[in-house]
Amino acid sequence: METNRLSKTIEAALNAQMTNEAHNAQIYLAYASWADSRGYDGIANFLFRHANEERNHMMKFLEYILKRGGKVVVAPIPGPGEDPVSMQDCFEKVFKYEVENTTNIYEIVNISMAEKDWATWNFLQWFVKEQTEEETLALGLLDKIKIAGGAAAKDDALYSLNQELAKTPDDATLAQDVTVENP
Ligand code: OFO
Repeated sequence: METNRLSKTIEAALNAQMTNEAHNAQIYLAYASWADSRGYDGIANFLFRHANEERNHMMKFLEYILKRGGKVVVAPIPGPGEDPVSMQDCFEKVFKYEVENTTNIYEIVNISMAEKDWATWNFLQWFVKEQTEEETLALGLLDKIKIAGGAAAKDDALYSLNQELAKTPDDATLAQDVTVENP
């Protein structure tokens, strides 16, 4: 008896998205390390926490595939690419990757609609909302960097942003509080 409730196409798309989320986590990890090595510990901690959020997203996809009787394929994660060249470049890249991820999510929404797989469609609505929030967050940070002087932002302006981001709450656990039991 067939117990897999996902079509082959949806199963492949969800597995690919699992890897996309893991890829985004790698990008945030790399950028956080880059920011920390330049002394921006608040910005780094914000990016570390966000890396953790992306990993949680990866787990949401993995758990959903299993819940629907599908087969999880854990694939190699592509590298994060080059380090940013400035704080503006860092947040421009963050915004670009978030928009790309939104496009990827929309594509699976389209497939689920075409297949009338309403369970998957419903599951994806959480991600549609999440991506809107993440794009807004990234855009807001980019605006702040532009106001601070863009690529030529002075240290004191970046220092204020660094202090602000050290305190910005989000859904993820603080990097220093992460454990295996509480990712
Ligand atoms: Fe997974 O939320 Fe951003 O990309």
